[in-house]
Amino acid sequence: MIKLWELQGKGGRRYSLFSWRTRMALRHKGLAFETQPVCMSDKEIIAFSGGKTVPVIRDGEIVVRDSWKIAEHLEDRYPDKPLFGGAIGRGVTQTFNTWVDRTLVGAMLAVIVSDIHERVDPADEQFFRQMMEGILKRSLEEAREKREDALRRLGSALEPLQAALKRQPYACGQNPAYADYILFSVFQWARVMSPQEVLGPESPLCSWRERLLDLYDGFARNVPIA
Ligand SMILES: N[C@@H](CCC(=O)N[C@@H](CS)C(=O)NCC(=O)O)C(=O)O
Repeated sequence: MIKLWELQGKGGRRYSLFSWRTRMALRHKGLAFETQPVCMSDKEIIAFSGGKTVPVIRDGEIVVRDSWKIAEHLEDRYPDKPLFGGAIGRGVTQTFNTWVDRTLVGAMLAVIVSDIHERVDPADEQFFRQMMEGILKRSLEEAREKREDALRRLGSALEPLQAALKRQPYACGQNPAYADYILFSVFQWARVMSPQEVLGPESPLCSWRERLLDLYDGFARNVPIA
């Protein structure tokens, strides 16, 4: 069985956004997997992967780190139920992956960072604070004060996706695939770690998120959340 290493916060919350991409991809492919929770500050436990971040998977003898490389591995090794839809789809999906990572992840982080900090494993609190204050160039307390501004910036960044999801039910068209899981991971991260609602109830993205939460017998819905 495939094994997935991912972060665990308080109350069993699985909050690694990149690991959510892998979780959804595994369910999409219908592959059974078990998970190994890790702390962000404990790099020893994932040293075998040659890196310092999760997700990591072990699939038989093969170890893969980095959510994008894992998606490619799964697509190449288990071609049924495609995640990308051919070479062009793979290329476009990688472009989307980069755009989400460079635009939306930071925009969401600015909104929810102080909520995440309250819910990480106590062993990670100091590590998390130091890392995030370095990235955001402000304290977690300042980030909390400025979150209304951050929420407005996030809303602007999401605008093109709202327009696209008025035209089709999924980022990938009529059915969900990996680009949907890339986008969904950002909202699932917020859902698991922050009590704030980041989407208006009438928005196309909100209905889309509900559809993603329903997939695979409510796989992503039925988890510990904030
Ligand atoms: N590009 C990587 C990013 C992975 C990543 O940043 N993972 C976070 C958790 S969501 C992590 O392990 N951070 C720990 C650290 O950077 O020390 C991927 O897609 O897998």
